[in-house]
Amino acid sequence: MSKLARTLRSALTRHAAAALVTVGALTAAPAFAGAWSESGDAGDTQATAQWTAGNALSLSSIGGALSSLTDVDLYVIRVLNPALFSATTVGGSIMDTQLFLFTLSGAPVYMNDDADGSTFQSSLPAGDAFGPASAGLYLLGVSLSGNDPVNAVNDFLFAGGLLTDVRGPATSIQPAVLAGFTGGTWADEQGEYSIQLSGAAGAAAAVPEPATGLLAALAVGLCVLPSSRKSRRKEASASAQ
Ligand SMILES: [Ca+2]
Ligand SMILES: [Ca+2]
Ligand SMILES: [Ca+2]
Repeated sequence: MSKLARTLRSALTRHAAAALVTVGALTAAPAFAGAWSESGDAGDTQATAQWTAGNALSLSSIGGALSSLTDVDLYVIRVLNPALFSATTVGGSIMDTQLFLFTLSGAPVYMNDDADGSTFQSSLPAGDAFGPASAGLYLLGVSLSGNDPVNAVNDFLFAGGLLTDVRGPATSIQPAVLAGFTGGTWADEQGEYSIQLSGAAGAAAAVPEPATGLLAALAVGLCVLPSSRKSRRKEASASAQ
């Protein structure tokens, strides 16, 4: 993560807290639309998945990196609107990605390897028959193509199919819950990804009532602006030295 990104996140965290004091009892959590950046390395198990935070109204994207051939990143997200939920790395990476959605406990929901025959990047489309049926917390995962999720006895969690298929859960496996990844891939690459999202929000922030959410967003905005300017001045000053 860049120094500027760290500085801005630190400022956002500090001033989101200040905004809460300002808003007082009207709201319980910071609330602003935005992006989540992988902090360190997101884990590859239910217990070590990274909770996206601070985006109670909308989470528009998740940025991170697959820093080894076997790196898998799982994020806890909140599906706000199951009919509108989508996730894609198309246009957000040059790697041969796969995307997975699991329930919070690790049961498979749906996955995709290649969005279509013209790309190696992946899409979990909105309105798909395999898509999430209800709002709530889910695990969103990204790995290199071929590094597939399995259960405790190494059964594939998702049904087989074409690389371009949107695939639902495998049938007749027990237990149908994530225990690890195969660790194999034919994609000899590492690098950054950006997952664009719709119908989703940060997981760790409480979803506010619309009126209190607006108040919190306004308070955060009013507090963050001066700090952002200060951060930019610091950056400019540092780079001038
Ligand atoms: Ca990672
Ligand atoms: Ca990881
Ligand atoms: Ca792919």
